[in-house]
Amino acid sequence: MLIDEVEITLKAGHGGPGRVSFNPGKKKGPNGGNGGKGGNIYISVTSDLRALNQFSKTKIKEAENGEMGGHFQKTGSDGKDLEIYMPIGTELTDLQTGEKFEFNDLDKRILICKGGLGGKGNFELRSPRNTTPLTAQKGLEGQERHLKAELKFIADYGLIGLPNAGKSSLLNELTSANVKTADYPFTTLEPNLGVWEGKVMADIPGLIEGAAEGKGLGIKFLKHIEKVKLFLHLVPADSGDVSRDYQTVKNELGKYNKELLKKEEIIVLTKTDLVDQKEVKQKIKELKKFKKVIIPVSIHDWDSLEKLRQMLQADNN
Ligand SMILES: Nc1nc2c(ncn2[C@@H]2O[C@H](COP(=O)(O)OP(=O)(O)OP(=O)(O)O)[C@@H](O)[C@H]2O)c(=O)[nH]1
Ligand SMILES: [Mg+2]
Repeated sequence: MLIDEVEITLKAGHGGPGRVSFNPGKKKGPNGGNGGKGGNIYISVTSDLRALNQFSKTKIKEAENGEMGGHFQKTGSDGKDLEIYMPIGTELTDLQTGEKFEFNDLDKRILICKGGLGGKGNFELRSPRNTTPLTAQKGLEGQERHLKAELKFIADYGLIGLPNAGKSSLLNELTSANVKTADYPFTTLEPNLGVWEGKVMADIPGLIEGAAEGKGLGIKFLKHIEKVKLFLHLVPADSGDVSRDYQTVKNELGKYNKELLKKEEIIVLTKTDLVDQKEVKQKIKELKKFKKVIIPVSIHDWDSLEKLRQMLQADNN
């Protein structure tokens, strides 16, 4: 199960307490060291959409506390920072302040909770008035936040099409993803993301007739694809009726939200190695009536994949 909404608590480390201690022997002066700093919590972005599943059981994450100061003015060790990965498209809301943080960029990293400062030891607390302090500071609390994380799902490219159209296979070819593919419908049950040249490509589970009314798996993810910038609409070349395949998916998108029909889209005629050249040409001709750019592709034909890459790159610029 893909978790796309969860409430969590993040707590940075507490500063370590300062120490009260004294030199042995005749000198006897204070020598207690300062406490170490509490660990910070950072949030970084990942293309792994399932990253929020780390909170399926534990909703609280804490960074390490700073250690107590040592004898002979030795500062305690700092608590280790905690790095938390959130999927691209996550929106975090601080439930107390209302502050919002968006993670729409793979390079983003923020300090979300700051660790507490360590307390001063009795050495550091010396003053002309009190040359031998008998106490030390406790160290400060780490910052704590109660947050709601929501996955908004953003992608530059969205692969759409009927089940078995070759979406996951294309994702694997074009990006760093390594997603299961198989020769039966509904192999992909949840969306997958891959990254290519810093752009995010989404593999969306197959849409079938009736998806907008909840048939198959589509509906659950249709809400996600509103944020995709460009659709790659996959139609397999070995289909008995490419127009119908194409139209079925378009109908479902339109029924769900008419705005989806306005999105930029190219048609990718997949699995071209399964039919002869004549048939490829004839199917391209047939699909022309939809007035979209059409690209024939086979995962077994490197040149065709390269052409698709070049087209996407040209589209970026
Ligand atoms: N010959 C050939 N087979 C392909 C090509 N692309 C995909 N396939 C095969 O077609 C089958 C379906 O591919 P998938 O990538 O799993 O299709 P999908 O659209 O992700 O399917 P769902 O996840 O079920 O919606 C797999 O057996 C792939 O190996 C291609 O270009 N040529
Ligand atoms: Mg798939």
